[in-house]
Amino acid sequence: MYRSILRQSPSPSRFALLSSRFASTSSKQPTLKERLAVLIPQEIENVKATRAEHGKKSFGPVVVDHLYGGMRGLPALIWDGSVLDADEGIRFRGKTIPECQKLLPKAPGGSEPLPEGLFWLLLTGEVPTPEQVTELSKDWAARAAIPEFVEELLDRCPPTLHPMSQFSLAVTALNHDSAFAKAYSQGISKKDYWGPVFEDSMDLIAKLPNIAGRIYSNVFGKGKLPSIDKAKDYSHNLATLLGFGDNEAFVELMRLYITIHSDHEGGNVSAHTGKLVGSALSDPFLAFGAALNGLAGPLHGLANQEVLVWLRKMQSVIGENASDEAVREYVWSTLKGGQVVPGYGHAVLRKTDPRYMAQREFALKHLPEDSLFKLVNQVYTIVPDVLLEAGKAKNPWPNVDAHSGVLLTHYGLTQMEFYTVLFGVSRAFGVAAQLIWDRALGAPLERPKSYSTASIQKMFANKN
Ligand code: CMX
Repeated sequence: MYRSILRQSPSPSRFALLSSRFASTSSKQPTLKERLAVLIPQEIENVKATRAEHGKKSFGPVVVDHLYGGMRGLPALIWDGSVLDADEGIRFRGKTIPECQKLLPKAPGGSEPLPEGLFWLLLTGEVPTPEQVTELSKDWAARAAIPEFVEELLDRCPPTLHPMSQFSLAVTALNHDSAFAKAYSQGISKKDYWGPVFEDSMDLIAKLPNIAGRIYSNVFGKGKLPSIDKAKDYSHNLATLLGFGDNEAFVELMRLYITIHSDHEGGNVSAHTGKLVGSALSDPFLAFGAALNGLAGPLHGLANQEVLVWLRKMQSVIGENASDEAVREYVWSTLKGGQVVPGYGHAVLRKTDPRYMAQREFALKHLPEDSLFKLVNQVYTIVPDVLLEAGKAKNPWPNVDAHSGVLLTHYGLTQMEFYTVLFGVSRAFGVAAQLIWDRALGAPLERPKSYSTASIQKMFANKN
């Protein structure tokens, strides 16, 4: 009896095909899940071959400074969606931001890539067709509703609770309906983990606009939320929920914004936290909720809020249209006050962040005369020299967060405390893609070794 059931049971990849909620019907083009089901067995073999050939090779020594120095540059993780080069910046599956802007499908009449296509690229390494991207938009729109209790949870938050705390709270609560948590409790086999993790990840991404929109509306008193339009793309729906859906330039900004903020290899705080928590087989909602808490720190995602706060404070102190000298003095006063200049420096990058450049180009095209953009430009010509002169920061150049706030402000999204939520919506794309691959490839529990200072002293006593 058992044998006959086994014989009738579909293989894992066939199971994935059958269980896909959105299996292709009329269109012959594979859905994202169908494509993944084909790629996963190939990648399992690829990883096996890589480990067989290179598994014992060394990256070089680990020195004590790595342990005290925040593990800068320490090779420690596999992250397939993107790799960051210190000079060149990010490549998503080998493609630069300008290449993605050129190659990924766009909305009719639009010129920025649709983040749906970027997610497909992050997951598969392939550029999807416009039809595949449209199917993904529809799929996400169909999954977008959030449970009533999560709506109530958000409605009960005091408006004084930071939007990022509300965001993390809501995402964590989505774990209530996790397909993976349920399948795990019912004894799912390891080889099938990726299926429900894929479903959870799709649900997670799909539900973020409704969560973000509700937080924005509650905290900033924007009134009743419109519903998701199933005929529109993800960014359009997000913009609509924030009250900017009629502004095509803002919608285009959202498409660019989500694309460039989606992923930045695996070692940054949010991405690594998501991967780490996922490695305990916590479901994607729990893993991404944790990632959001890391993103909410001022040295990471909150820097986009901090930049605007800093610029506004500068304007209040030295006035608008201030001279270069006055700006320079203000930058020095920030440093002398023992604070960082937000939006500048990076743990890996050593040149201007291409994500900054992409936003700068957007500004040059859409808002060249904006006065805050002019200040951002002025700051760009001054801060690097000051940081170089101060002599501490290894990278004096601007990062992604130095530019995003001015674009949002231009279109009327002036509430700075909300900016990191938009970074969070975007970052889900990269974290979710890796969570799916980690479960597909059987990534183990993360458990690096830690040492105490006393144990290090003992270990190296009398050794040169
Ligand atoms: N302003 C002032 N000092 C800075 C600085 C900045 N923008 N960037 C680096 N430094 C200082 C560091 O605080 C550090 O000082 P201490 O030795 O006193 O601790 C010193 O220069 C060396 O730091 P580093 O090796 O160049 O940089 P880290 O890898 O340690 O830190 C980062 C990287 C991003 C945290 C840091 O550059 C910074 O604080 N920048 C401002 C905040 C910011 O923009 N964060 C967003 C980064 C992008 C993102 O994740 O979203």
